[in-house]
Amino acid sequence: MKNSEIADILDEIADILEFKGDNTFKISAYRKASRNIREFPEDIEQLWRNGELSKIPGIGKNISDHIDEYLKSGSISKYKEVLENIPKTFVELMKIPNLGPKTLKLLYDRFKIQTIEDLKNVLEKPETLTLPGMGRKKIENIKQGLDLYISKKAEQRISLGVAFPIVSEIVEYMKPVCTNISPCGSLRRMKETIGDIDILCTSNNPENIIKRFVKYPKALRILAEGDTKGSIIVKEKSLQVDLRVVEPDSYGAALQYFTGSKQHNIKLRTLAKEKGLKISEYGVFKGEKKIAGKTEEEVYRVFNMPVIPPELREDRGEIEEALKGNLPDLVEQKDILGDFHVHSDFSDGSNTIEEIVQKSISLGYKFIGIADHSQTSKFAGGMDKQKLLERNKKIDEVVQRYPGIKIFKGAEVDILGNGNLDYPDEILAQLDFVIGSIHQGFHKNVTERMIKAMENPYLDIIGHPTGRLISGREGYDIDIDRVIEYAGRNGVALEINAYFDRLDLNDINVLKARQKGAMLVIGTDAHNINMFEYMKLGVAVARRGWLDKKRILNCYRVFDIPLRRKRLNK
Ligand code: DGT
Ligand code: CA
Ligand code: CA
Ligand code: ZN
Repeated sequence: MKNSEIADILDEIADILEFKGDNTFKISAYRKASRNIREFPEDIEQLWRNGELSKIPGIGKNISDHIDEYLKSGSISKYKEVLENIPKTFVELMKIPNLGPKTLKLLYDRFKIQTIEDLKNVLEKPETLTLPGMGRKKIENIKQGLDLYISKKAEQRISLGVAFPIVSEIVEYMKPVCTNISPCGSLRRMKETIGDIDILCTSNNPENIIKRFVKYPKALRILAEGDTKGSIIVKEKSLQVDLRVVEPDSYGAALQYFTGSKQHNIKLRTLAKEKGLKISEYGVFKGEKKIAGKTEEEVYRVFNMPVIPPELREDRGEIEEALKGNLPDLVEQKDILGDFHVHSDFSDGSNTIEEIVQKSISLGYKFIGIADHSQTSKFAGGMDKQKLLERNKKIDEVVQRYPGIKIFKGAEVDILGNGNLDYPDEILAQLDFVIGSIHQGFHKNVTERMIKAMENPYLDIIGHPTGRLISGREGYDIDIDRVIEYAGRNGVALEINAYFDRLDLNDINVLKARQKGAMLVIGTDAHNINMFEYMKLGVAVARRGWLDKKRILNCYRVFDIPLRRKRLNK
């Protein structure tokens, strides 16, 4: 899929136009189009082939011509044109905070700087101080921006699963001095990765709040300490945390505003304008009069909408659906009746089947699916046939002691280089369910292998379908759209792997799967029983993918679970 490829180029064009001082209207058109393309849940190439580019909002004639050119020729002449006389590395320099286009041009004209290294050196030169408008303070500022950029780049965005406990701890620390407190921003929207953390609170004693906040024991640095706003960097992951204190009377409006997303808020603001109202972080106003703001309910009610679940607030149609009273009935943690992806000590898990069953019961689960690795995954203690049969016997034995829960005998079976599954059919037939996963050959015919694997009727689920790791790995060379389409047509469930570094499928792909009629299944991929709690991350991804419980295998009672083999047997 070329959506992000094209989005990146449009973004760069916008950056360069900005540097050149071009028309701001034009610049913002490029940025808008870039974002919409990046986030659009359908393959841009497909849309283009069908002449449906206009389905993506914000794509006018001009940009649609660029896309056309790119998909035909692999490049955009406008991009080459704006890049003329500009070193390629400038695109990066332009992203450095506190370094405006004018200053950059000044430094470039004088020193011909091209790289971040050059910029660093130039900032140390006494000569730089003599340039027009370049005081000591200004240079200090740019240096700070440069540090920030370098450290940001190094750490990138972190997984929701990593941010979550860090935020919970801060919220616990602040709670004693706050009346209300809530995370907002991307964390409240449960986005799969988090840039920085935003927290909002109210208090009877506002002056104490920021004072306490900047004394947080794990604060590494204080970036800002005002009356109503503080900002720190915490030791863990050098994450930035912003805290704001607001009047109780504005709490709902502020929560709404700082939860975002920005695009969602922009759309809401447009609606407000149409009604002759003004909406801000302080409230909704009719002229001077505040008509809502204390709670989010109040704010959304002004627009005749229920509170839109934060996970949906991405301007992906949620406002339109809310206005029609059509928001999906999103799955909740309490709907989850079991897990389908748990490894026991028969492969590389660290707990016994009995311990896994006890943990599942303590969570109120009605079933648990044990999915140990298959023989080829030797690095992961994959079971040969003998071991698999032994494990099945063990499950039969444990079942006797725990009649209240169903234990499904499963396996996470490797999809081999030729697309075959890693056990013969007569073994697969003895299992209650089979997850097929790619664990090697990430760049070798992955799409074809997956489709071949799905042709085997014993395959119920595709595990971590794209193979990406949030902390780094790009994922397989795969046409995920084809896989989703095939799964949807053939009753194969696609996994939302809930392990914090995977979250695979992600929200965008879940949206596609939903569109294509595929079933989904959330698997924690737990290798020890503490990892069961990742289920909440999987639920978050499902919610961001607009899923209700009917689309998720985990939400059915034991005898009703629409596993593929069950349906094929009917
Ligand atoms: P992140 O931090 O990159 O993971 O993403 P967010 O969504 O947390 O973004 P952040 O931290 O820059 O801002 C937090 C929220 O504040 C954002 O979701 C919406 C709101 N916000 C920030 N800037 C603007 C703005 O320019 N206009 C509007 N309407 N809202 C904004
Ligand atoms: Ca944020
Ligand atoms: Ca922020
Ligand atoms: Zn796996």
